[in-house]
Amino acid sequence: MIRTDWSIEEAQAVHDLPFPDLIHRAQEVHRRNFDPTVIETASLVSIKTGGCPEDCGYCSQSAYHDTGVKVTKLMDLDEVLKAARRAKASGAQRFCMGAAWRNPKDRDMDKLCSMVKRVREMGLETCMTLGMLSPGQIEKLRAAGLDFYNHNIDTSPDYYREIATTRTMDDRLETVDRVRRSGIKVCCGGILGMGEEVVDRISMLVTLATLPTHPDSVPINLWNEIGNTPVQKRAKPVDPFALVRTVALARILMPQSVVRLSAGRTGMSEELQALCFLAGANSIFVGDVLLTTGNPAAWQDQQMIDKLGMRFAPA
Ligand code: SAM
Ligand code: DTB
Ligand code: SF4
Repeated sequence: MIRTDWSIEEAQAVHDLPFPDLIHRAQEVHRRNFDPTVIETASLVSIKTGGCPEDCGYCSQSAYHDTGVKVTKLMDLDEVLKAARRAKASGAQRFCMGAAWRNPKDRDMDKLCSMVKRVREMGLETCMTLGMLSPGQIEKLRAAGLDFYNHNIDTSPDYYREIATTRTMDDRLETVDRVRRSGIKVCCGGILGMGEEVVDRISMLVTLATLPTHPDSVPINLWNEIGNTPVQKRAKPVDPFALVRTVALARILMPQSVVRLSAGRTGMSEELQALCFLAGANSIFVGDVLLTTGNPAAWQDQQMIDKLGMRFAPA
């Protein structure tokens, strides 16, 4: 049975289990629902970088912070397809297109829909992350064949107010709900390491696990340090075992969701990533860039997966 009624107290009790018991429980749930030797792969491309009107305190792309990121206009279809071909050749299953927008403009929708159609025709799953969507925009993307939409809640409802002021957690949840009801699969998770308390991480996961339906995939990002941002001043390093506990809790609360170990892997040892896989993470971003920050090289990830006797899901 899939529960959507977790309380913070219950989740906290699971989170605080002795480490071996927590991992055992996460493994039980993981093995009931997934092949524990298989890791999903997604590849990211920034189709519109920088100059974003939102003030998210962690982000290199907000126009509010002077982060040195070069602002671009929406990428042309051909360039997106070139990036998708590279992703396909490197074995990625899913191609995720991200834009630094509060929301797309209606005049961009035809171009975005062509991207979805053409990328899909290449045999890749499609994902977009474009900010808030109106019902009409969701319908267009759905009709174009969009498989997933990424829209993160990023942190706990309480801490969210400290992180962004130009939008609210309720705004985020409204788009997530509209996307879910349209039938597009939901990718929704958050970031650790923005100076939040452990209880904020638990509360973020409980917020996701008490949605009417769990997100199909849950990205867990470790904050990639961006200079000159408000979060840089409040960020605290995340203890590696605390990361593993968060991943295990995500796995236990959302048994059938794919948990993606997302941003922040460049600073993680292979041993830590392996612990995250044992705790139930079963997806990663592949390719040496995320949106504006780095990611391990494909050969490094392949070497790690080989050493663990695991495999990437076939593209
Ligand atoms: N503008 C859209 C939005 O906010 O939904 C899409 C792009 S936005 C960059 C996608 C997600 O990337 C954010 O919700 C956040 O979770 C993650 N992100 C942004 N900057 C990050 C950073 N420095 N470290 C880790 N994750 C980050
Ligand atoms: C998600 O949860 N992580 C990805 C994807 N969804 C869009 C983005 C990570 C961005 C890391 C910071 C950067 O590269 O700018
Ligand atoms: Fe803009 Fe998204 Fe970055 Fe927020 S997270 S500043 S909405 S690109």
